[in-house]
Amino acid sequence: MKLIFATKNKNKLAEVQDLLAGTGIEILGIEGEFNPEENGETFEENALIKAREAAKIMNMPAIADDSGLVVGALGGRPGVYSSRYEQTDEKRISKLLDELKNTKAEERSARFVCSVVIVSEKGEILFSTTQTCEGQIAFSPTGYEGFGYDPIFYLPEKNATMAELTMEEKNKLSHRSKAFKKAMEWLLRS
Ligand code: ITT
Repeated sequence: MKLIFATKNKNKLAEVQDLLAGTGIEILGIEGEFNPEENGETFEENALIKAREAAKIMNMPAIADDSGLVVGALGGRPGVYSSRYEQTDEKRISKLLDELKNTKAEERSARFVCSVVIVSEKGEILFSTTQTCEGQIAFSPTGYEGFGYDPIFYLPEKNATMAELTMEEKNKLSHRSKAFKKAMEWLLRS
């Protein structure tokens, strides 16, 4: 079973390939020009835009995720704008910490959200799910694993940030792993 994974984010591809290893489901990275306009209002809409664009280019069924960080004290921002919030991971993290500099520990709750959509080669929606991972925004970055906002996403039950977890540990609890596991169950059933 082969699917195109509609992403330019190599970290996402690595996480998902690790997650699906041994299942018989093969996720291929997208080749060549891939610049979908992510102008949806929800994670699900953006995942669908990416999946449809990839299916069209490659003429194959495609899977896409759209994900981001939803911060309670910021009314849900950066949300669907998580990757456009700033230019680099470093700048995104320092801007977010700056926005929260007067926010107390008990008001720093946040969640990672991930929508996964699978489309046929014609772009019809076959499967869709949205999953979350709850945590808090730390006061400073810690850890070097993962990507994006992982160094400031603190998981109380692990007493660690997401960037202090190995990929295997992250894949047991992350928003993306939960969503891809649901997709995998669906793929294996159909
Ligand atoms: P594609 O659109 O090509 O898949 P992207 O990185 O732009 O790659 P998104 O549009 O889904 O992906 O944006 C998600 C952003 O949210 C991402 O760039 C990170 O900044 C953040 N993010 C998502 N999942 C994350 C995770 O597991 N850990 C840390 N940050 C994450």
